[in-house]
Amino acid sequence: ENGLNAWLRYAPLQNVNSHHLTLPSTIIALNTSKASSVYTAGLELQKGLQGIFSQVVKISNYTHKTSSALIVGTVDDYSKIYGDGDDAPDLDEDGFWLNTKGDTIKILGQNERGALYGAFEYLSMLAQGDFSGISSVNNPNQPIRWVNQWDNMDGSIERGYGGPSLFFKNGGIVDDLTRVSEYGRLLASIRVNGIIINNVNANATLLSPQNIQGLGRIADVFRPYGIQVGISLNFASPTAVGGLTTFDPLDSGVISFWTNITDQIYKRIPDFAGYLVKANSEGQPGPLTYNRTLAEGANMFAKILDPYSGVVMFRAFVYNQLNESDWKADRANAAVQFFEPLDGKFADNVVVQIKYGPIDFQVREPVSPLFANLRNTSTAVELQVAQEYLGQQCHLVYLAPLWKTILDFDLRVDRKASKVSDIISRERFNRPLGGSAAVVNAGTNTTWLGSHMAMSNLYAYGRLAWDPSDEPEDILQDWIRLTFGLDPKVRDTITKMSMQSWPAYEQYSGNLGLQTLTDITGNHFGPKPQSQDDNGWGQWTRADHTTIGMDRTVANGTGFSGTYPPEIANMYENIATTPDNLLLWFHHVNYTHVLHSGKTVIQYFYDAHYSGAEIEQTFVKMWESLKGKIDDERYEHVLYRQTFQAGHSITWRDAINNFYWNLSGIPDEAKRVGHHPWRVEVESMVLDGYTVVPVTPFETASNYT
Ligand code: BDP
Repeated sequence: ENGLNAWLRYAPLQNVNSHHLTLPSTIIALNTSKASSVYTAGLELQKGLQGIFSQVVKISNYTHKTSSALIVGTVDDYSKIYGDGDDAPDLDEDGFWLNTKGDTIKILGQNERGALYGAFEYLSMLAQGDFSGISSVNNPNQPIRWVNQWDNMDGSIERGYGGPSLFFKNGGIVDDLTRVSEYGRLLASIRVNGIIINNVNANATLLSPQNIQGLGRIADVFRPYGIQVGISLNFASPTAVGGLTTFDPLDSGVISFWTNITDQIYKRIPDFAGYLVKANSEGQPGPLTYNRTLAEGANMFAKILDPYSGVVMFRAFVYNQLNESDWKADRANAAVQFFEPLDGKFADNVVVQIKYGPIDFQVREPVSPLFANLRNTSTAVELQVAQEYLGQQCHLVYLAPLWKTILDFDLRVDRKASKVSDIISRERFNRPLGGSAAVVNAGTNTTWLGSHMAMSNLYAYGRLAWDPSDEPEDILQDWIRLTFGLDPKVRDTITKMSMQSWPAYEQYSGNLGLQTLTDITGNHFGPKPQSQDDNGWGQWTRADHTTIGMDRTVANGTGFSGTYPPEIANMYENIATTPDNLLLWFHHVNYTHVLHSGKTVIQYFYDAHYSGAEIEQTFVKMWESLKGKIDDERYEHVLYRQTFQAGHSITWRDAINNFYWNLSGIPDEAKRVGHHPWRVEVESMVLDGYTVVPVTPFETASNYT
């Protein structure tokens, strides 16, 4: 149990009454060519039935229907072969129909990918001991359900916490793609249909003929899983590797450079997904260098990809509002400032990919207002499974509840219901494309993400992209049963830990909308509250001796609240209607300001940091109560991480509380801050192999060092 099979373990069912279940006698796969997802579905069904019931069921290409056969394929093939497909319901692209009611079990997809999804669904039910007879129609909420990997050509992964790259090594593509195939299997099981395999901070050397062949090998491995491969592009590739003197998107030489590259890629990979572009952001090159708009840059690729039905995912993560002394400057305004004027100017196969919040994957952010400002442009939400600012998989933070606050948020465009999930699904603005992308950064560690518990986030991502109306707790419990078995005590304990984990992390890191307070000039991991007002990234808290928070109002601040539709803008503009958990995101107040909850800001800070850290201590005990109910290998691995998190949450608590106590001079009413009777100081320990160095901020250190 090293984590490799994640939620696809197909563990033997114990103590489950399966006598009323008739297992299929044969698996009839309606397409048995190796690259076909229907054949993959057949193999997966065989593997699953063998694991769960210790029964070997043959895959047959003999299509004669025998009683209790399981038939998997597309609706079209089924109708052609059996002529009785009329009862099959209407399905959307990638959708499937799972019918376990009749004499034969039917798993029919609108396309081959859908058939594979249906097979995984059936196995997921069986693995959870659910043998009910169902006839269920499943259609995706959105067409684009992709993951992004920030893998570099040297094999490292930017913000990756699960080991080196699955794809790259020493500037090329790895020889052995076994793990890539296993990743494809995991992703297909959660109905992900596309992957960008390299870092958004892209290296142009990926475009060499040899690497394009390597990309082809990767695409061949993902194809049987219904996953299309795409890549991130470096906008300056024409000068970096093409020998040109310009990368101006309107230059004919540049256009033929990209046309030629694209032709080569499609020659090797006819079902190539398309390009992801980070342009004019954080030092990356882009069209603005040549006074071309971001839309002109995106449309150049769109036009070249169009004949191949490829898409351009163009990132909205562009900002330059970085003058810290200017109290009107606000990076949160950037996306709307850059992209709203371009609405309607993007080609139909361009999708603007928008991070969920206006800043950057923080513990709590309001929804990006850009979703409400682009009515004539296709959009996708960008989420982050990699917990870059949220404990980097060393902390348990179940993210589905956070994502849900975004997906369910009603932006009230034109005073009409405008949930983010309905915008990205294409429905609200009637767009041709839309969907989700999640930065996953899985690596070669057998746990994929570096932590068994973090895998609930990858699982939940796929589930929510397929159906945003799913409940985070239900998704979680499916994941627990599939990952750790059917013991109700295991289910209840992990559910409790996971559902408390995001609020707890928020409490002991940055609360009231102040963002994570992590070390944002360094590794984005531990506490470093003063880095929030001393950085070139525009992530500021505006904290001083008496006041704290960014004033983002129209009346006195940066005007950010005014970039929402009126009903939402009014809510955030007014301090009385701004929810406490986003107060300091929108308003600059005294530490003594009284919250809706009746506490002052500073006392809330102190209390929340204590209660968040206290919750973490209970996680260790909860996990320990599962000893013997989970295999030792995973039990010990998780225990180690939870023990670390319990300790680190105290470091967080004391660093943040001491920092704001020193800054404000306001004591903690409960007299805890500054008094730590049980804390063990480093200087009182006997340590080997350590060097004593001064630490900034000293609040995070023991006695300044
Ligand atoms: C930031 C990450 C950085 C990414 C950037 C992005 O720290 O590594 O390159 O986002 O999304 O959060 O482009």
